[in-house]
Amino acid sequence: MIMRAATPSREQRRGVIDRYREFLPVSEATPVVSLGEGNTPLIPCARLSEKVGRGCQVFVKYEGLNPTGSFKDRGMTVALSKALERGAQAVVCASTGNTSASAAAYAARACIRCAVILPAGKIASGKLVQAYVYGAKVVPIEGNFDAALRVVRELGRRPEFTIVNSINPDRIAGQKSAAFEIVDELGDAPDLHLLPVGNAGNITAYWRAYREYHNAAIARNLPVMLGFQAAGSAPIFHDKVVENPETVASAIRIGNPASWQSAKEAIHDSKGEIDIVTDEEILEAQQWLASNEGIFVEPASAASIAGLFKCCDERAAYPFKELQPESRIVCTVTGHGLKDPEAVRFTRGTSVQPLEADVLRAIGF
Ligand code: AN7
Repeated sequence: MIMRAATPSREQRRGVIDRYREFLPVSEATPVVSLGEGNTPLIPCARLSEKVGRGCQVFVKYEGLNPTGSFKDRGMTVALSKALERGAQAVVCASTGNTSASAAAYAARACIRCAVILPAGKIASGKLVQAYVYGAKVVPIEGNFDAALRVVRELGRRPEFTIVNSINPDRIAGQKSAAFEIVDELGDAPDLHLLPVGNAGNITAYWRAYREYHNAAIARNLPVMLGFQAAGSAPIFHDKVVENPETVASAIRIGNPASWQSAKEAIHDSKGEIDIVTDEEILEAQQWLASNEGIFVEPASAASIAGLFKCCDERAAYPFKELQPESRIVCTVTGHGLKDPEAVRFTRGTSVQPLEADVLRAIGF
């Protein structure tokens, strides 16, 4: 006789709200708008671990495997579910690309209208395609992300618009689920957690989640949080608004982060650091992770890997020479590499005749 469990396990349940309901601002009355987000792989990385040495284990949390290809879906399932519960007619967001892709998809699913305000000419092609295909009203503006967010804050004062940027607390609440998953899988919080930082919502959410699990005695450990900004867009690192942020990592091209203060608290309270990585280091880390570990991420996501490499070096804000042997380290990689194919440098091979000898010569092994 085949026995079936009465309730599915946390892993079997689909979607962040289904799996972490008790930690989220939802009730039985909340209609769940989900695409089966979350439950992304925590990949043990032997070659990254080797780079760090001293028996440390490095894991990569591959957030590019969410339904729209980034971690934003974790917050968006909660934001759109709550918007629907409150009877919202339309959602609006500013974005460097991924928030707009995710908002557009979840709004489509909730049958709510969606407008996305984007810095013209600065959105990676894959993300822009997503916003259009999911049916959002796309409004490019002549200005950067910070200007777009200012306009969105103004629009949000009108009753017809619900803001789904991370200034909406439902977004941060949903994004906590990534840290819950890591603890559930490792049996405790890691010793160190590395993240790219843009608007600083994600580092805020992770730290909140680790604290919550610690307070609930689900985790004994609290990790040190290390955040990495692109060198040309590093307001938190410099403790100063950047008027004209620049970086190849367009997702984190942000000069005045919305969650600045809470990110500083996360770094301070966890005894962590904020540091910078250059565009060159970011692109090298992106290529390295793809060709050594088989994980293809967009440039902004590679900032956490570039940060890991920098920490192996003495010039880092948090040099790993202080690290305990056998530490467990998690790097979050936030978005899929296919979002931004133009960022990858490669040379196309020239075509040859379909003959074994010619093809062998072209392979060149
Ligand atoms: C791939 O989509 O801000 O520090 O408007 O897309 O929580 O802002 C994206 C941010 C890192 C930074 N990696 O996260 C947007 C947006 C990727 C991102 C970040 C973003 P936060």
